[in-house]
Amino acid sequence: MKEYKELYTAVLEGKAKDARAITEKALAEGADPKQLVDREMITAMAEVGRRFETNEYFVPELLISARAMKAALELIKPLLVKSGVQPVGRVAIGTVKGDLHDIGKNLVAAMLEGGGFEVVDLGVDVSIEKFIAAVKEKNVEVLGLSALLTTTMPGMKGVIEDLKGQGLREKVKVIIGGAPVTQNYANEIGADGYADNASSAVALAKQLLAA
Ligand code: B12
Repeated sequence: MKEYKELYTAVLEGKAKDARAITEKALAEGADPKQLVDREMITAMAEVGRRFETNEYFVPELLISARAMKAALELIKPLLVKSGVQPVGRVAIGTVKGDLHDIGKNLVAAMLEGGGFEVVDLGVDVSIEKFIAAVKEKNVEVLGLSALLTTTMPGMKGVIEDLKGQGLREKVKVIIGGAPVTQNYANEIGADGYADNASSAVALAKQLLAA
């Protein structure tokens, strides 16, 4: 499998036009879209995070790298999403209150759609009330919560507690994820599952619905 290091570099340096053009060319050459995401783009964003931690990058660099990744993902998303298949289940997904990170959440949503789920995307900065309303009104079987900040993770616990408080906990499977989230945290707050990447999130949702 050919490598596309120039895609890694374009995302790392926040060059949206280049990232898009390289992705377009790679796809035309028959590159595997999932591999472009996993091997080039996600590793580039991890390096962006590392540079931010070591004060080589600041918020503007995070933003332009995120924009470059999004520009390339726009081309890939339709390839991850199959159409015309009978939905295997209904999922609502969102990033918790106070948190604006949505690249990972969008990737999980796209892969879930690709895996045959009907997906209700609640967006970012989603309040507990909005998550609960989705369970009540949209008849979802799986609720996906994403958090990228240690300060916003407690919002996940809040959603689960409110589901319990309103007698809705048995109605829905709660799955959680995001860079700081762990299986231990999922156990601690009583989530039904945790996955550390989009492919495992799809497998997890299917496994929970089959159980
Ligand atoms: C890009 C980025 C931003 C962008 C976000 C743009 C966007 N539209 O998303 C911007 C510039 C807005 C941003 C802002 C901030 N950020 Co920021 N950001 C990042 C960065 C570099 C990459 C995140 C990313 O997109 N990764 C790529 C995706 C594909 O990975 P992912 O999100 O982890 O998702 C995967 C899995 O986690 C999983 N997953 C994700 N969600 C879900 C959900 C479910 C249900 C499941 C099952 C799985 C799952 O599957 C995904 C696909 O594989 C990270 C560094 C890092 N290493 O994570 C910092 C990082 C998350 N940010 C950080 C910080 C501090 C901030 C700011 C506070 C900075 C500031 N001073 O203003 C603000 C907060 C803004 C806010 N209120 O949310 C810190 C958090 C530290 C902490 N411990 O809390 C990090 C870790 C950087 C660092 N190393 O310090 N950021």
